[in-house]
Amino acid sequence: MNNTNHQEEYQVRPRNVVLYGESGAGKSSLINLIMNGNVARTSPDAVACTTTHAPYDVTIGEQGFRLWDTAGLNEGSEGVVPTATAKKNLTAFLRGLDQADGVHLLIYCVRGARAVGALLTNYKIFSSVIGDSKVPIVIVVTCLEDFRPEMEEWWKRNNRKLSELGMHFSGYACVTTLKDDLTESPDVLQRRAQSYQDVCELILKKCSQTPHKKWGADINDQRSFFDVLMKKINHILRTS
Ligand SMILES: Nc1nc2c(ncn2[C@@H]2O[C@H](COP(=O)(O)OP(=O)(O)OP(=O)(O)O)[C@@H](O)[C@H]2O)c(=O)[nH]1
Ligand SMILES: [Mg+2]
Repeated sequence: MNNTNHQEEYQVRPRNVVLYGESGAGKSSLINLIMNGNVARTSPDAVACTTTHAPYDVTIGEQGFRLWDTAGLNEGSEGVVPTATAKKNLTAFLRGLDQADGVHLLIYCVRGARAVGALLTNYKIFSSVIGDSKVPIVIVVTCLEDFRPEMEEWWKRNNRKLSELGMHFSGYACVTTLKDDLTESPDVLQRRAQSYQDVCELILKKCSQTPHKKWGADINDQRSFFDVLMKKINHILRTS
């Protein structure tokens, strides 16, 4: 296949957008917001709702994206998806993407009410590896329907602290995904509509045009992303 064909193939194939974050952060709800429907199952339960990764194809601004819902990493040994299993599933999944189309964008999904310091563990697990590559990471903050004076204020109040803690993002969106059947408040409905716009714009603006497959490209021995990820996860587990 020549270069022109390669480029055409990339243009028609949806770009991979991987959502990650702790259980209950609102990953599946965010996918439902973007898909404008109830395609991904969500749950208010403390135990994990999404137990494995799943793809959702969507067109935004005439461009194709494949949103990947993933299982939360922090279920503990008692949950539906024990931590070790979730990690195994996740690494197998990333390894699969690594060998196929690669990853174009990572979305770190967090709840607005969560203390900023508590966001570090999951961030580290992913970004200590991904940070070596050029795949963009953005943050989407959920559950901000009551945040005053406006949702955006979350970022203004917290971005410095995130940065001080070593969490760096290429972009952000402050949202609510609260379903319209759960609220009649015009303000919340307006915030939800704004959230849809902001998240779509974020994906369009920040999603890489080309896939990132060579994770840690500046690592001399060119170890695979999978090997590096496993090493980092083990290190984080040992030191936390
Ligand atoms: N009020 C409010 N609730 C939300 C919002 N986003 C998610 N939720 C609720 O939070 C709960 C968890 O949301 P999910 O989308 O299932 O979270 P998840 O990250 O997919 O969780 P796992 O699949 O367990 O990893 C559900 O009850 C959602 O309805 C939001 O923006 N506002
Ligand atoms: Mg889910």
